Amino acid sequence: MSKTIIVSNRLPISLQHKNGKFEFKPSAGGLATGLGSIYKEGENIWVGWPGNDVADEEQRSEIVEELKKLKMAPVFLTKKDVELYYEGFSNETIWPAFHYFTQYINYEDSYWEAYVQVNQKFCDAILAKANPDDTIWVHDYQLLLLPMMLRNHLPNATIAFFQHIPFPSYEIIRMLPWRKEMLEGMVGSDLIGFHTYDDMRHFLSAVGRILGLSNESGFIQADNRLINVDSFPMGIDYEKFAKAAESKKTLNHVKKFKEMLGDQKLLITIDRLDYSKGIPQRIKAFTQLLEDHPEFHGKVSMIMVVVPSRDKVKSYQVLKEEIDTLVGGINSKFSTLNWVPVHYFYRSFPFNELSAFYTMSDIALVTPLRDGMNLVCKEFVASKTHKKGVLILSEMAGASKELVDAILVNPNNQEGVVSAIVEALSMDEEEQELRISSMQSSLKKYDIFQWVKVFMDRLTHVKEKQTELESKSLDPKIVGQLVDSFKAAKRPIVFLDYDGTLVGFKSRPQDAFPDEELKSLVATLSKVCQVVIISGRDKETLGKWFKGQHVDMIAEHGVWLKKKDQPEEWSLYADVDDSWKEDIRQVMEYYVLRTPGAFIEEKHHSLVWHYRKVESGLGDLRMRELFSHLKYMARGHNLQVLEGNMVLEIKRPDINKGRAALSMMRGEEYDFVMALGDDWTDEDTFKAMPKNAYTIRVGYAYTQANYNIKNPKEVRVLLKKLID
Ligand code: GDG
Repeated sequence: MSKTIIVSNRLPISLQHKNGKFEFKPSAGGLATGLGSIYKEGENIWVGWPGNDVADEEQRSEIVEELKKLKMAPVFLTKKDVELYYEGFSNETIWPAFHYFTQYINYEDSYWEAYVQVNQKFCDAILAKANPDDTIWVHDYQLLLLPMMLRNHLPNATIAFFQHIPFPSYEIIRMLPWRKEMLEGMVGSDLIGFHTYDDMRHFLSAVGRILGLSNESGFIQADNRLINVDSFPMGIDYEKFAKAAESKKTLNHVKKFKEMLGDQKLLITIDRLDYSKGIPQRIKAFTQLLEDHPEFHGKVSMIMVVVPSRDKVKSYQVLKEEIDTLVGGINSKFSTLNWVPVHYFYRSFPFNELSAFYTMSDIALVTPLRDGMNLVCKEFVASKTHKKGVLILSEMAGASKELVDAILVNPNNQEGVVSAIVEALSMDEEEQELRISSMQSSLKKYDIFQWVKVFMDRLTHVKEKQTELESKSLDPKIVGQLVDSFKAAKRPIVFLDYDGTLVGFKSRPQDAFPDEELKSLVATLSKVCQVVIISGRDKETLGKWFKGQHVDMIAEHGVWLKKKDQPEEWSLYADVDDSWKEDIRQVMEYYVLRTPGAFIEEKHHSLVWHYRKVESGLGDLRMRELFSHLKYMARGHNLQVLEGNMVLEIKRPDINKGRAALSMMRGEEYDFVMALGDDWTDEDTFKAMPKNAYTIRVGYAYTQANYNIKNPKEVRVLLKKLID
């Protein structure tokens, strides 16, 4: 039976050493609760760092034993590991970069080296527990390298990754010297999840530009694997917050706190100490509110909880000092004997006190400068069981994509935040109810349990898709059969597409000429079977490149045919009317002018718009525009627009590789037929082939062909086997 292993930097427990013994306190955080439905089942387990520095072997064994009971396994980190991998690379390099705080990025080689080593430590700890077909779900930015490390040892495992923080634009990722390794680590996964569509889009763009891996609707085609990238906005344990809000414990706290505070409108803000949370900006906005609106003096207070975090990192110490100064400033300026504007707590609170803060506050002011998701705003909404309350939410938080009924603000726009507070303070109860109810209904439906389920279901779906493709993979057994029947055949014929099949792609099409190895391979093959080069290339190029070879050729997707026994003589498949070209060329030229790097190739009976050299993104964009433009024009001229590999080609529909291949075989009896091709123009060939033919698509994609093969290199290996 395969099992599931959850992996995160920290185990969901806190470990305290008291009176010579360890005390284990499981965390009640939302993620731990949601994943409880997984790691607590059967043989499943959660692997991570217990959070303490334990060097003593005896103590380590004690921890291992105790954690086993909680279905957890520790990865022990040394003080140095924590300093360089966790505080260093994770929190001083990745965290600021991924939150767009480039001024705080620390480019330190020793941090990177430790990051690699600790990811390896995690990998080793997992390998000690994992079976080859287990499912492993890795969490967050501290472990970006882990998926590929695991994949190298467990090629058939199901590996998923979820990133809880934002994934920034390519412009930021490209700044990091280790960007390639980081992305390569992530693409060891089968499924990669982010909170929002924007994160996913940024990731796909970075993978395209840095690793050269393209994607189609979130599916990346790696060499031999399909990887899905998708967004899964994380939910909260909704019922827990809703129930707590009505519980006796919480209501007692509410009563007590209210008595102390008197009759005031309350704004709540809760964050970990972090520069990404926009805490100073928020205090400044509140200060401006009191400056501009004296009518609120004595009537509005802010409860500000800042949970201590990363206090060994310099930028966090500076931030703490800044917050202390700002709070000191506003309170000393506006306080009266019976009113304090900001109640500031630099500590965390027990759950029911937190719940009381949510329940009794009129407004939640959640204004991070950047946040992957932000759960505090969701918890506030879930706690409003009486439907009164207003959420002010930053557009920069992932949650803003879901909670559209909040008052959305740009946290850098101080005036805007002040107006939002004024709007919230004066919002009528009916409107509050409307907005809270609408947000509650979506949070209730898509809670943390649903999030886990949707993610795991998607992972199963990706694996099924992979299996579908793999079942077509040309495995050694099929290769054996293919070679045997080729060798036994008296009249074999082999159709070979050129670009992407016999050779890889080059940015300039003319550079993809046949190398010596290929020429000799084709020459030898043509001695033992009929070889047909079937390509979209023009007849001059094909003729030149295969001059003197004993092969048949089909050029321009079937416009031209040349038999091997009629050297130099190309014949037209059909009489073709080319009068359409002038109109279409003008349109294409317009798109060349607007797209640096694009160019037109003119073939005898088709026009091709190339965009391989165009900046990625722009190329796709223009191609889509041109595609619809050409489709519109094609109708009038009865033409067909084909999307190839970084090209758009327009030609007559009755000319295609399939028809040409059929006409090549007409009247002949073959006892072995094989066709190889890499893009959808080759699908016509596959479709036209007799039932018993070996049809093989290069690259992993859905295809009419019977089999898939990895790349041109593998194609050559296969062809060599035929002539061995
Ligand atoms: C990362 C991403 C993403 C806070 N104070 C107390 C307390 N909390 C709890 C809250 C909430 C959690 O801490 C904070 O979660 P956030 O999502 O707001 O922020 P990060 O810690 O930065 O989390 C973030 C998240 O991962 C999940 O993917 O949303 O964007 O940065 O649950 O309730 N809990 C208690 N006392 C406190 O004083 N008991």
